[in-house]
Order: sequence, then structure tokens, then C-alpha cells
Amino acid sequence: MSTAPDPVELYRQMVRIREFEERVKSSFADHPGVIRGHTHLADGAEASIVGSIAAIRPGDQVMATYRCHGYPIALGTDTTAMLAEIYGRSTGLCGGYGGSMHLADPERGFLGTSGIVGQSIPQATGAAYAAQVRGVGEVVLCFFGDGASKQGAFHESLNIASLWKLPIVFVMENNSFSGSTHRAGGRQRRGGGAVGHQGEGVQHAGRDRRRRRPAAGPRARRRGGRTGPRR
Ligand SMILES: Cc1ncc(C[n+]2csc(CCOP(=O)(O)OP(=O)(O)O)c2C)c(N)n1
Ligand SMILES: [Mg+2]
Repeated sequence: MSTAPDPVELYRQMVRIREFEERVKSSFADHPGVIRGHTHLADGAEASIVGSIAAIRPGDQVMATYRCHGYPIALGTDTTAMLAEIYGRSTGLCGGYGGSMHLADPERGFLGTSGIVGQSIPQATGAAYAAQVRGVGEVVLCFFGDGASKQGAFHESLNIASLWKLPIVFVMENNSFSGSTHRAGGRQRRGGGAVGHQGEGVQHAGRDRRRRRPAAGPRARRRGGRTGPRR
């Protein structure tokens, strides 16, 4: 999370995420019934995850979706504790209560995830409000899917983030699918709808971490904790 991250290290993180998820996939397949719950993988989103998180600073916070293994790995969470969590062990990251879709590591700024589509959006907006009240310049990075952006909570959150100039960056990971439905609401508008709320929307090729990074960091300007969209 330095200002000029080593591209080799970023690539290493991407490979680490993919290898961890391959292991998760084989664990679910090899031990049916042993692991409770379900899992969602994020193949192809590694550059988006690593490139975006490379732009934040220690103290910043991240909320994400149920495709949630990559974010804590990029933040430095112990992968042994993550795997123990997926197996429901008491030594797991969340004491074995959460499983694959409910990871959290607040010490590293990873506030949590859930299986509820779009959950990250209003919760991250609340975290950004808390960051603004603290006033020490923290920024919240909020990941969500293109399907989640069709929910009312998305527009409510962007509206309040814009009105209150909250220190938050919304990162839509657009894989063109909402469940099994291709482009559920038609093509995404450029900027994912941010422009309609007086926000600044930028669009990047999500598989290229060099293009992801500029999208996240400088956009959330830190002026005494009051940032907000560029007018
Ligand atoms: C509130 C809610 N509604 C519906 C579902 C069922 N559901 C699970 S995944 C999914 C599609 C989500 O699409 P998107 O936000 O684009 O995320 P992706 O899976 O493509 O990463 C839906 C509708 C859910 N989990 N939560
Ligand atoms: Mg999607």
C-alpha cells in the first residue's frame, strides 16, 4: 500500500489470491459435507482487487461482496486463519462462525462481507460517515457487483455520499452477470451511475491492475476527513 507499489509484488498478490481460491474450490469438492455453507470465487477479478487496494493507505477500510477471499489477502490477512474459517474451525478468522462468505478482519481494515447482494453499499457508506466524523482522513473502499447496482440502496447511498461529501470510493466489479442473467439491466452507463449523483465516475479494464490503481486512490481526496465527489 505504498505510493509506488512494486508491480512484481502486485502480481504476486494476484497469484496468491488465485491459488488460495483454487485451494478453496478443491476443498469444497474434496470434502463434501465437511465444509458448511457455500462459496463464491472471484476468478478474473484479481487485478481489480489488488490494484484498488494498492491505492489505499493504512487506516483506510474496505467492504466487499460474498466473493470475498481476495480482499483480505491483499490487505495482509493470515490465509491459514482464512482457510480455518472456511472449514468452520474455532481457530478461524471469525472463530469459525462465518465461513467462506462472511470474512472480516477489522484490524486490517476489512470490515466484512455477507451473502446479501448489495449489503456492502449502505454499510460502507455508514463506515465512511463514521470516518468523516473521526476526521483523520480515512477513506472507505466499497466493492460491489453490477447486479447489486440495480438496487435502490445503491442510489440512496450514492446520493447521501454525494450530499455529505463522504470519503468513499465505490468500486463496481462489472462481470456483466447478475447471477445467471447476462446484463440484467442492459449495459452499464459509463461511471456506473455515479455521474447522476454528482459523483465522478471512471471506468477501467478490470483485468489490468495498472489501470485499476489510478481509479481508486486519488479520487478520494482527504481534506480533514471531508472528501467527496468532484463537482
Ligand atoms: C438481497 C439478495 N437478493 C438476491 C440474492 C440472490 N443472488 C445471489 S448472487 C446474485 C447476483 C448478484 O450479481 P452481482 O451483484 O453482479 O454480483 P456477481 O455475482 O456478478 O459478482 C443474486 C441476485 C441475494 N443473495 N441477496
Ligand atoms: Mg455481476
